[in-house]
Amino acid sequence: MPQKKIALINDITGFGRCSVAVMAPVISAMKIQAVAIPTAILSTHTQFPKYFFDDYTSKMRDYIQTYKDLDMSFDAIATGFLGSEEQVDIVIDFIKTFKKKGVFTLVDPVMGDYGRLYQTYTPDLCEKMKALVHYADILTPNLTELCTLTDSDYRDGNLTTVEIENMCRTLAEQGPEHIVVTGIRYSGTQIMNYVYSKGEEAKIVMVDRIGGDRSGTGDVISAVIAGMYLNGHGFYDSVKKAAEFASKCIRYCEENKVPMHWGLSVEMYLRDLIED
Ligand code: PXL
Repeated sequence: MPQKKIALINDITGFGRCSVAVMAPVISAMKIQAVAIPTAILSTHTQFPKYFFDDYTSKMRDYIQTYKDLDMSFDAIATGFLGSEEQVDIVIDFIKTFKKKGVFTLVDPVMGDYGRLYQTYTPDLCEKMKALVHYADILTPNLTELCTLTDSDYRDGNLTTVEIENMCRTLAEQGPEHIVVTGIRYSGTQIMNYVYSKGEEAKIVMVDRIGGDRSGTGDVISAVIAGMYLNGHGFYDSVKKAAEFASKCIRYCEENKVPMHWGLSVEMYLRDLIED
């Protein structure tokens, strides 16, 4: 069987193991080819006190045009950090062109954390992000993003599962078949991932909470989910594998005192992702 390809529409950040820098190796370990389509180029991610940020919007159309001219095809499309409103239109156009039959789109609506939006996220960009939800087959918001996308109050992260379920249903009605709400603090010691698939009872993937929240965790989780799902696994199993893999990497980071903003040390466990 020919190797599969995922188009990663995301930023390229040199230091901090987020976006393409961490997703490409994870996807490669799963024997899938990762094709980067940059949305921005940063020296470090935006959680560092200082970073170089070069918005790539004006170059993206020409970049993508070559793939159109070459009649290239992808088996999946995964979108992440988007730096401008125009970029969302470019991404939607990309999906309309390349999402042929059998191709799935994973949208990670990277917008914020802990009830706050990232510095680069304007209210207009958030509004635009809502349009992208309509093109997703799989959506991987955290609680902050779930609330933002549904105009709900974050209430310090204290939401009931019934409220989360209702928000997922609202978003699923707009398009996505599968939604996982990642990284929900459940108790002092556990993290809940809420797995919602249309027409099925919601399931939960619980992992131990180890230390604090590390940047780039969401990117690792969406990469594993995209790779597992493309390799033919069910959505719940994909989420389970992703949460367990991220958890193992986080444990390593804690034990080895890796600074919180350096991302997850995925390099240590990439072999866990290799399947025969
Ligand atoms: O991990 C999410 C992410 C992706 N890309 C950039 C970021 C962040 C989170 O801070 O800054 C550039």
